[in-house]
Amino acid sequence: MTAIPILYSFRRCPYAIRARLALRAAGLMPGINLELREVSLRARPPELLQASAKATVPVLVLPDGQVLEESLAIMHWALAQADPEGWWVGRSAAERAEIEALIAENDGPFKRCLDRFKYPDRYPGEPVEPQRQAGLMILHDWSTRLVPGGWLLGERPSLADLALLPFVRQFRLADPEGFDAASGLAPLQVWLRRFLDAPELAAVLEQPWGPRQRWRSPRWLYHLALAEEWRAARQAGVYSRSTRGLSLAEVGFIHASQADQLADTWRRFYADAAEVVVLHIDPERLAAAGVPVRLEPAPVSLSGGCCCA
Ligand SMILES: N[C@@H](CCC(=O)N[C@@H](CS)C(=O)NCC(=O)O)C(=O)O
Repeated sequence: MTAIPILYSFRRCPYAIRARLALRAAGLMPGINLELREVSLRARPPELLQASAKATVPVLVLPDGQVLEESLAIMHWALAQADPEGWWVGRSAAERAEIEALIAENDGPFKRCLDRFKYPDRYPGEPVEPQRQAGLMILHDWSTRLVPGGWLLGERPSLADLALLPFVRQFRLADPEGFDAASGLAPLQVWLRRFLDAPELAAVLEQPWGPRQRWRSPRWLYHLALAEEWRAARQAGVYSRSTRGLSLAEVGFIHASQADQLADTWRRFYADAAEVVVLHIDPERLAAAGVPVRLEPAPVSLSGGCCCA
């Protein structure tokens, strides 16, 4: 099989959205000429950490081993493959400078306001309203640029529009009514609405670009647990189930599945459960803790292909 680029992504992340928009525009397609790995930011797979120590998403690993760990680098790589709408290719030096300045303003001051406005709990002691106002001032500025062409650089979309829109979408999501009712922002509201209704955005938020299911690392083991039992275990500080309906004490080990066995395990043993959580187990940490792992073929009546005592 020919090697294809691997994209580590997170469906809702604005940086990952803009990367996916550019990759899609360039003709890449998950499952065809791109492998898309949807990750959890709380449990980043070892493959991502190995490729990029900072492990933010998106990250694109190219077949020659080159790693692009910034969304903008991924957009530029994609547009160098193909840029059918001229978002970057063919732009003059002056236009490129404008695009870069807009993106710098977005990724710097605007993102700073957005974070504090959208996630005030993460910034205790920083009042929200001044951040919202500062964000709105930047948006007003961008709004004036949208007249009369409808795009930041005039009459057709550029890299700047696609790089900024996912963040403006987030700003709106923090307070949709407030955003839609804000005065003096009409051109920007129209610009955003057109993006929100566009098939391009819908495409990268849905399969195959925006899978809701995580990619499962072949380097991890997985254990399915009834959510209520897992919650109780977290409270108690100890988990003592082996598999559904059986305790560790009864069985002597904890059943686990490898990535490619998980779906089958779920179908056979947990499909009728109200709420199930997938726990991932790092075999390297088990080894470090002296916990043995035994891989064995899955017997017909049991849930997994491996177990840890
Ligand atoms: N400068 C990076 C920023 C990417 C970024 O911050 N992504 C967020 C998700 S939206 C992330 O991975 N956060 C996890 C972390 O910072 O640990 C880029 O443009 O790709």
